[in-house]
Amino acid sequence: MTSTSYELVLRQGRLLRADGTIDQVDIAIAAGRIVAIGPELEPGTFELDLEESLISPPFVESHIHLDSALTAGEPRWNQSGTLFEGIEIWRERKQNLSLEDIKTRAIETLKQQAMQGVLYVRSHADVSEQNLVALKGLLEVREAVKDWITLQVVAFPQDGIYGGPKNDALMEEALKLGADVVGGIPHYELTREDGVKSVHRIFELAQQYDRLIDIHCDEIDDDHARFLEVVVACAIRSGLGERVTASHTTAFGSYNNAYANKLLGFIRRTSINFVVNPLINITLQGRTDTYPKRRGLTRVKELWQQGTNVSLGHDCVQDPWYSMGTGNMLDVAFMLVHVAQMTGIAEINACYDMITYQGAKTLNLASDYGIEVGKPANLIVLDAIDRYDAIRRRATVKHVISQGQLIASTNAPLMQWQR
Ligand code: 17E
Ligand code: FE2
Repeated sequence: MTSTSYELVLRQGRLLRADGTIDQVDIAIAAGRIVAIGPELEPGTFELDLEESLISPPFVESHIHLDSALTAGEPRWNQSGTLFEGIEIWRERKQNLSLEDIKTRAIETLKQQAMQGVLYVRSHADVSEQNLVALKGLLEVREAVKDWITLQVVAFPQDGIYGGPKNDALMEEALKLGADVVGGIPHYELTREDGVKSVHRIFELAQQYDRLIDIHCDEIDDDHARFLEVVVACAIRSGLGERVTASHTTAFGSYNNAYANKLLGFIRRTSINFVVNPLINITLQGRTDTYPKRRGLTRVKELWQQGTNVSLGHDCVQDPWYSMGTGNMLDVAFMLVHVAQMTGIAEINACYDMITYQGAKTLNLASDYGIEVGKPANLIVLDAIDRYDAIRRRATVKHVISQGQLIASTNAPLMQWQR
């Protein structure tokens, strides 16, 4: 290979490999792909000195609602802080959605995320709204951003598949229009029976339209919310396994141990993914408790210990459910370390994997993800020593390379000691 065939050579980075080891390397990129990784590569047309910074695969945002992002306070603020007041506020806000409104806020949020190293995103789009504006808007966004970020869109029936007479048909229409993933919300269906029926319907639609599944499941402190067992049973029987995701599952943190241990065993019989949103669920849940107050989190440590795939999301960035958020996945991992007590060094490293490799697994990205010769040149460069350091300091992402192009760069802030 002649030297000029490398378009871009990254010099002297420290490459974080999938097994957690780190090697100092150069990386060469051409035609949007990684073409060589080695100690001292030939010159390229462009060169970037990484100064021994950490090279990581991009962050994966496993769960966000881009349709509601950046609407906090519209038309009013969530005073109770509950999921249910959030749903009511959103119901008001969604009466006057336009494609332009959705697209502007979604693209702004995705840019914020991409500048902080996120290059893969799964967004829910509320499809329990007459004109499917949120869904159509996000499908247009998926196309508009595809040169720099990969977006998956979930058809999410916020008001329940059976909560209104048209919602089932709207779900199916959303799949015909091209939603990537079938969503659901069984704990918010009018009855337990409707909740069970909705899970069966979701699996039926996923098989009929050949789509992935991602269900908002048991996002409540009610220890009787037990739709996860229905999802697990459907996953075992259908064999859909890794194509299925249970999001939130916060009630799992309230189940008695006898039931929870049985359920963990059933989960081991399939390979479904769990998505955890610790920033928002630590604020939404426990609102009906006095003291002690529950943490509103699923059994992250036990799931991780038994090898079940767990990945992380923001859920919200400045919307009726959560007014904070900057789109930085290291904030999400940092919160999880605390709330799930993932404080051992292997546990902290696992939290980093939950925003990288394990997110890729949830999104079923598999063969395209990771830093290896032949794969798309999607990678980020962090001002960090290793995974632990990246989470502890919520390290600056210095460079973002998407499909071989440098799409964002910054310097890490440098404070000078003056005495
Ligand atoms: N809708 C829902 O049902 N649950 C959530 N956490 C959000 C929207 C953000
Ligand atoms: Fe959500």
